[in-house]
Amino acid sequence: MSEKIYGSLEEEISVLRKKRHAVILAHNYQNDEIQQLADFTGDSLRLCQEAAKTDAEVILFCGVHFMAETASILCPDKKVIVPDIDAGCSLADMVRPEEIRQWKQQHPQGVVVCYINTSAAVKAECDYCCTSSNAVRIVKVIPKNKEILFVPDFFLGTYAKANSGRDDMSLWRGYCPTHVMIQTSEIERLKAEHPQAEFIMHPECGCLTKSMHLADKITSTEGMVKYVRESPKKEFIVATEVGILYRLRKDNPDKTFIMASEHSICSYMKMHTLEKLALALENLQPEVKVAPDLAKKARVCIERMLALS
Ligand code: CIZ
Repeated sequence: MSEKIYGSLEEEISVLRKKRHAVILAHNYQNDEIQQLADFTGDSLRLCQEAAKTDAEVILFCGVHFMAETASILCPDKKVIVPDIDAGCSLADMVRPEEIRQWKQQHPQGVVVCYINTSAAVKAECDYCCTSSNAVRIVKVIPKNKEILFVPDFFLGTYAKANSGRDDMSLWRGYCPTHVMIQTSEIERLKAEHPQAEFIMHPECGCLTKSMHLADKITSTEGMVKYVRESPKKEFIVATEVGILYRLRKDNPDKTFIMASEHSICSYMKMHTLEKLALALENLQPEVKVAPDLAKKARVCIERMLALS
């Protein structure tokens, strides 16, 4: 029915966005049609920072649940809604707050660093937050006499450990199912076929230790966007979720991108559709709201990271 009134879903979303004073944020892994109409595209941290700067009253966050929670923590005065409340994150679900409390009891001197891919309840138990572009920097500032407990991504933790010179780091055994299936053998094959190409890699990749030496750059999605923009090279092999192609191609029409795996698709990220965006804006729900007490505790580790960035 709405399509009859508006002509298209894009038009409906555009009208509702104005009516609701909403800003639409799309993570770099979203479907192309969502990235196309978003006000901002980026990684989760950049999106929350952009949202905090706008005078929008409503944030429509097209990403996964922990990202919308981060927006609620950093933008407490705005209403945060999502197109599909079931868009979760397998990696974030691999650690629970009670497990962190138990781990801290076993390592009372430990400093807990959490990847941004964690729930607000987990962040509230942690000392520092990090993203995949600043994990090494964050780990390096922790005093040498303190043991580091890193959650939840084992591969990002391995990367931070290898590049910070910190041997006293204990790693949680979590992983991202979308990144864990990317294979070194495929990267080697693609590099042999495209000898001029640069290879850029996300540190969540399961083949990180075996492929690290092949990479020209290991970074977050936002780091990849920046690296490709600044590189004089014309061809890139990319190891992360396929949604990143939209941004890379849009920003660099003269460059070619080859995915290390065409099957690296996050089904949670792809749960959002234009129909669900329109419905969320119409009904101003489903809402993601982190309770003020929890948000206050969770904000501490995020603010420590921002102060170091
Ligand atoms: O922080 C993000 O957005 C994540 C989880 C990945 C990335 O590299 O953009």
